[in-house]
Parts: sequence; structure tokens; C-alpha cells
Amino acid sequence: MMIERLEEEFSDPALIRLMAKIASACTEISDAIRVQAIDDSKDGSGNLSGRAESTNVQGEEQMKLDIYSHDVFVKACKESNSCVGLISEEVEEYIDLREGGGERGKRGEQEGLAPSSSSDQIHDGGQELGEEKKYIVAFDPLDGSSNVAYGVSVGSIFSVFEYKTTGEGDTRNPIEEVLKPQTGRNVMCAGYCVYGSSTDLVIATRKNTRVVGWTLDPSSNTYVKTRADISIPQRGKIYSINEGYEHKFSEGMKRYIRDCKESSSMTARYVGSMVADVHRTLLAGGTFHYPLGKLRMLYECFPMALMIEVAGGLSISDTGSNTLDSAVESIHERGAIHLGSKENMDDLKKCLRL
Ligand code: P6P
Repeated sequence: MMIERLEEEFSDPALIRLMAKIASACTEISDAIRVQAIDDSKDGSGNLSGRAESTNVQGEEQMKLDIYSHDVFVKACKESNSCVGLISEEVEEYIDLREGGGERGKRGEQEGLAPSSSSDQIHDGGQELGEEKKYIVAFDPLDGSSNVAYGVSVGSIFSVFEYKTTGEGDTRNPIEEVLKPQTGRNVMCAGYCVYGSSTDLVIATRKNTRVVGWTLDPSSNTYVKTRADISIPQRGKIYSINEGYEHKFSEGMKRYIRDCKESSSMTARYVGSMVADVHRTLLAGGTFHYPLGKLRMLYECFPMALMIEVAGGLSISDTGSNTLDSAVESIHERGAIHLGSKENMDDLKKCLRL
């Protein structure tokens, strides 16, 4: 599997390897989703169809595809030789990949799912630890997976933190690198892959301060660079929120929704997969909201907030603080998020009295 011109976006070889491995993982997940759709259309007997009879750290029932996608991400990150640790929506504990580390990406044992990686240790490929940069990746391997059975777009989301190793024998807990005040500002790059009418990988790099999009060409199994520098429109016509919870929203949020409904230029779209709703917001403009604190900070809010901010938009919490300025104390912490085009976000802030 190839990804075009990745080296134009990153200079660190360890990060280039990591992004290439993540792209490859997304291809495997994309393929698995489409195979499962065929299994489901028959008798649902396929080894990736249906529920996994287990729940994740959020207490949410896991689909077999969730666990498979988790395994694929863990394997890819290990094989990149660029990671010291991982945080996955599907596993409660931090996954320490260093020699003698803790978790090895433990997951529910399911028949017929991705074989766990042959080696539990990462090999630095002869590189002394510390010669190359090392990273921690936080990911939701298959966000919105309950939508797969209905043919609705889903996606993978990830954020990358640089681990400033002190070299040989470094025993500090890498998590302390991640869970600091203004945690979001430690995200050095982030991305998502949307598995929809096309498989689109979108990465925001803080270094080049731009958002780049690749589209998987199934005929050559290559990610073609299709969007070299994405900017979110200054104003959009779409607001995206689950209005089924309107009774739980603040008066300010209700005011914003009412204003959108009374406006002749706004319309509503809500897929129920964050990746699909944010991808559309990034490209078409407008706003996306999840004000009830369901979404996870490290691998949903921060990556999407970085994406939107680097593309020229804004992402805030319910209190108006910038999402990326949030401090996070635990790896699965949730938070409220509002993101989108600058001018629409100004309208929102007026309604929220911010
Ligand atoms: P609701 C999917 O389960 C998810 O985590 C996000 O992808 C999505 O934005 C949100 O939850 C949808 O939640 O409560 O509207 O179904």
C-alpha cells in the first residue's frame, strides 16, 4: 500500500513511517468493513459481523469490527518502530510498548480476528532509543461502528503526541507527556480516515500548519494526494447536532438551533458518525456540536479540533475556551465540543453569551 508524497508533510523519518503504517491500517479496516457488509447481507455468519459479546471502557457494547480495528491499529503502530505507547478507545489501560512495558494492546480474545502481532516488543531496527523521535498515539480505531450495519459512513481518528525521551533506560511514564495542562497543545499532528463513498485520509500537521487529504484509489491500492491544503469556508450553511437531545441543551444552544431554523440560509445534516460530520464541516463549512460531553478528548475532540483550527476554523468547549487549551487528567476523559467555520462560530458564541 502506497501513500503519495507523505515526505512533503513530515521531516522526521519515524513520523513518516508511523503515518504510512496508519494509512495501511486504515486500508485494512476499510476493506474489512466492506467485506463484513457482504457477510451481513448473507446470514451474518462472517467472522467480523455483529457484536463481540464484550464492552469497552466506556461500557459500550463492542462490535467484532471494533476489536479487529483496534488490533490492526496496534499492530501497525508497533511495526512502525516509532511508538512508545498507545491509547485506544477499546482498551482501558495505557498500552506501553517499551521493553518490559505493561499492556501489550490486550483485547477481547475473538475467533478469526486479526492475529496479534508476532512480536510483543518493538524493535528499534538497530536504532538506539533516543536517536529517532518517539511518539504516543491515541486513537479511536472505528468511530461510529454501530452505523456499519446500515451502510452509514464511519471512520478512524488519531492524535499523535511526541514523547521526549531522555534516552537509554528512560523509565518515566510517557503518559505524563500527554496529560499535562493545555494537553491539546501537545498534539503535534492528527488525522482521521472516513470510510464512506470514498476512503479519505485527512491529516493536520502542526509543523506545516496545513490540512492535507488523500483518497484511496482501490485500483492501485494507493492513497492519492487529492487536497494539498484544505481551508474551511469562513461561513457555511449547515449546522450538525443531534436534535433528539434538545431538551438537555442549554438555553443558548437552543437559541442557536432556533436561529438556524429561522434562517433562510441554514440547513441541518447529522450522520451520527463524528468523522463523517466533521469531514463534511471541514469541506463545506458550517458547525458541528456535541455539547453533552460524550466525545473523548484525546482521540475525538483534540484531533478534530486541531484539524479545524489548522484549516482556519474554531473549536471550543461549552464555556467558550479553545478545545486545544483543555487540560485532560485521564486518558478516556470526555468533553463537550463545538467546531466549525469562524463566522458561524461567532453566531454560536453570541447565542451562548460567550
Ligand atoms: P449520538 C459515535 O458513537 C459517536 O462516538 C460519534 O462518532 C458521533 O458523533 C456520536 O457518537 C453520535 O452520538 O448520541 O448522536 O448517537
